[in-house]
Amino acid sequence: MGKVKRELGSDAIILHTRNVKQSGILGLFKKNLIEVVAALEEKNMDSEYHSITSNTALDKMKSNINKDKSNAPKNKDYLEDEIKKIKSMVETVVNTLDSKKEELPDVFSKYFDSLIYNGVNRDVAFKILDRINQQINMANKDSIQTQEIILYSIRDYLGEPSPITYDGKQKVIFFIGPTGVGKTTTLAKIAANFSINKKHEVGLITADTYRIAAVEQLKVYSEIMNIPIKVAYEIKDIYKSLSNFKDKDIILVDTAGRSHKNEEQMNEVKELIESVNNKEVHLVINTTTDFETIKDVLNRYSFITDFKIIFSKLDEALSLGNILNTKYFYNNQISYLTTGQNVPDDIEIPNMDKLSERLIGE
Ligand SMILES: Nc1nc2c(ncn2[C@@H]2O[C@H](COP(=O)(O)OP(=O)(O)O)[C@@H](O)[C@H]2O)c(=O)[nH]1
Ligand SMILES: [Mg+2]
Repeated sequence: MGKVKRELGSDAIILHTRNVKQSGILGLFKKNLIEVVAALEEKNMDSEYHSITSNTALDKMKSNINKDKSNAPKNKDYLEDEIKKIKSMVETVVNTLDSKKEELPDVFSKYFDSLIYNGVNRDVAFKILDRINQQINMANKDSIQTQEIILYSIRDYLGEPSPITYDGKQKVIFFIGPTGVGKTTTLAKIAANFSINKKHEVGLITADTYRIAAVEQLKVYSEIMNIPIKVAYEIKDIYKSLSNFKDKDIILVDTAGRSHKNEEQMNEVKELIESVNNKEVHLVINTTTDFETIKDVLNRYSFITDFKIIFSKLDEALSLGNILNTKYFYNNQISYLTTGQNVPDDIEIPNMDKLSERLIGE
């Protein structure tokens, strides 16, 4: 700590330490070294780092947490969020009061309830069932046929899964999305899958250089999986990395995922993506997020003409309705679902039949 403070001043924080073994002659002069990664808080950085003022890393964390709890910033973003919450509450109340369900045939009633129970937006549930009712005479259908017809319809709205494929031509894959949704972890899972299981040549680039810890996180995975990694601090580093990776099959690019509300960062992501050809963009969305926030995220990324969606943290989600809600309103293809923190196992290509069944399950 003393050495860190001498070099970086008293505001420095330690991000990471590890023991490094140094080899000596016959192990006689072996010395144990400690590698310390420290950083200095930049003024006017994101609020995530703002409350770091006290002396020890632990105190800093504590003050961060307390600050979050006690005096949340009453700024524009905060008010916007509050308004959104109120709006969503009002919508829920209005939806509960209206009698849409009664407009549907009786045989649909239990499916309507199941869809709502599974987190499907009332409007979406009604429209899907109403659509079926308009198309098909339900009067002479038994319960098995009814269920089948509803499953066909939901299955159709979910569409075909669209995982990353390698067709002999180099592809650059960007992972975008808000902070903490699982971009880096998901990228590592996919990298392992392509490199270890499918024996493709994979290269990693991280453009998330706002936090030293973020770069370190991907470096650790790259070391374990023995996949090369480049760090891109600015656009020209991307060109350098791409030329370095000219023989790779798949190049996975991690992007900075701080607030999607920060326009400057959104522009950086835009510039980065637009500077590359042969690309695919995958937006990672935390499935546990409320649908109003998901809509907000999707609207803010709408400058990207074509992106696929990875739904993360299904293991933590109480319901899967948001997947159908998102598909219904935005129609982006779904590429993967992630189901836990384990790299590389906790990732799946969505099975739309199973998903449909779960959406009408009780
Ligand atoms: N439960 C659960 N946690 C996950 C999943 N994917 C990622 N995480 C965790 O979410 C946290 C943030 O992940 P990270 O990849 O760093 O998010 P990023 O900021 O978007 O890059 C980490 O603790 C991950 O282990 C998932 O599918 N399920
Ligand atoms: Mg990350």
